[in-house]
Amino acid sequence: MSARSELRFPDNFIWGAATAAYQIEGAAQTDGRGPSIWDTFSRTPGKVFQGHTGDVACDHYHRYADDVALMAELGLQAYRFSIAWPRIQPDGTGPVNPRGLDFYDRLVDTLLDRGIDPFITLYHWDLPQTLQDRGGWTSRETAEHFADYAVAVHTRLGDRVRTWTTLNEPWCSAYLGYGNGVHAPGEQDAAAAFRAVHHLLLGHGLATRALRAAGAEVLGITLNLADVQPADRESAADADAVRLVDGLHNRIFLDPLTGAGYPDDVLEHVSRLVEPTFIQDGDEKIIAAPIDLLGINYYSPTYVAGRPGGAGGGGAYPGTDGLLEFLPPVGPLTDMGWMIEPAGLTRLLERVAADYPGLPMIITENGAAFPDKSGSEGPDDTGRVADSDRVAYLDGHLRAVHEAIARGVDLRGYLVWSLLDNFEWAEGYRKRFGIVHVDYLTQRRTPKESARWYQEVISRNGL
Ligand code: GBH
Repeated sequence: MSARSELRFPDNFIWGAATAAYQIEGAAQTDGRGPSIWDTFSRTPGKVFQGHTGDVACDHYHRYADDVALMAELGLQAYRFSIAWPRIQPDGTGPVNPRGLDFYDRLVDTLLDRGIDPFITLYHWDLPQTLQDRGGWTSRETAEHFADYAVAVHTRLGDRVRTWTTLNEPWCSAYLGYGNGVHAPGEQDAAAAFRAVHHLLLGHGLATRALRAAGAEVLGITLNLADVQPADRESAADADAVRLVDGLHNRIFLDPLTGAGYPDDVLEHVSRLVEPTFIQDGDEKIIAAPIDLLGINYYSPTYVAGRPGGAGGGGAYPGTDGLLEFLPPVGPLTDMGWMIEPAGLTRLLERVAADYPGLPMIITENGAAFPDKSGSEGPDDTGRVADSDRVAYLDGHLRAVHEAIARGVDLRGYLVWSLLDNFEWAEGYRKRFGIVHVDYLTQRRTPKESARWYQEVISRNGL
C-alpha cells in the first residue's frame, strides 16, 4: 500500500486491548478471593451455556506475565483490565485482602516494565455475593461500599496507575442483571432495574469524588451507548420509539453524568413502573462529579419501530413491551447474531460530541465474535488461526473511527475487545472475541491473523 493511500491516526492516538477479570482470570478461589454474583449465577442451572463458569477461564491469574509479554509483542500501548472486587474485599466491605491486591500490583508493574499503560476498570460486573445478599445494586449501601473499595484499590496502585474507570456498562448491570435476568444476579423486576441504574450512577459519582480527592489523574466511566435508528425515517411512531429507547439507554446515563440530571421524559417513564423515591436530594450533584474521559463500547446498531398497542416485546428495556419492537438484524452478522454496521459508530461518536460537548472519548471496547475458520481447537497445520472476518470487522470500524475524528470528534484512542478468547458471560466459552486464540485444554495462546494485522496497524498508526 502506498503511503498516500494510508489512513493515519492522530499522533497521540492510544492503541490497546481490553479484558475483564471474571472473563479471563480464573483462580476463582485463590489467595482469599470471595464469591461473586457470577460464581453463583454460572452455577445456577440454565443460566450460562452448558454450565460454563469462570473458575479457570484463561488462567490469566497465573499466566499474566506471558500475557503481558504477548501484549508487548503486539505493540499495545494501553491495556484495559478490570479489578475483581471480591479479591480485594471478599465480602465487599471491610479490611482489604492484601493477597488480592498483590496480584494487580504485579500485573501493573509488569505492564509498566513493558511500557504499557494500565487502564483500570473498577467494576466489570463481578459484585461480591455478600453485597448481593444485602440487595446488590438495588441497595443504596452498595454505592457507598463501592466508593470505599475504589479508594482501597487506589491507595495501593494510585502511585503508578493514571487512568481509572469506575463502571463498565451500567446498562448491562442494571437491565440485564436486574431487569430481564440474562446476566447475574438474574433478577427480573423493572423496579429493581431502575433502582440499580441509580445506585450504579451514585456509586460512580461517590467513587469519582473520592478518587479525585485521592489524586487520581484521569477519571471516567465506560458506557455501552446505542446508536438508535428508526425502522422508517418518515414514521412519527418510530421516532417516538427511538426517543424512548435513546432515553432508557443513553440519556438516562449521559444526562446525569454531565450535570443535566435525569431527563424529564425518562423520569416520567420510570415513574410509571416505580416511584423513584430512591433518588434523593443531592444525588444528581454527586453523579455529576466531573470526569475526564468517556469510555464508549460499541458493537452493533439498534433499529426500532413504534408499535403503540402492539404485542411486540421491548426487549431488555423495562416498561416498553407493547410500545415498540426491535427489528431483526439483517445483513452480515457476527457469531453473536449482531449486525455489522461501522457507520453506526461514526454516528454515535458524532452524536455524543454534539450533545455532550467538551467530553473527550475513547473506544474502550469494539470487536466481534467469529468462529475461527481453522476450528476452535486451535491453529491449522501451518500454525495460523484464520479470522479474516474479524480483520474486516476491525478494519471497517477503525475507518468509522477515523471518519469521526476527521469530522472533529475528540476521540483519544481505541481498545479492541478482546485480547484473548474468554468467558463470554451467558454464552460461556462458545463465543470467541479474542484477537488471540486460547486453547482451553492446554491454555496455549496463538495470535490470530487479526492480531498480526492489528500489530501492523499500531506500528503504522494507521490503516
Ligand atoms: C460487552 O458487553 C462487555 O463489556 C464485555 O464484557 C463482553 O464480553 C463484550 O461486550 C461482548 O459481548 O442483545 O441482540 O439486543 C456488550 C453487551 C452487547 C449488550 C449488545 C447489548 C445488544 C444486542 N451489549 N447488546 S441484543
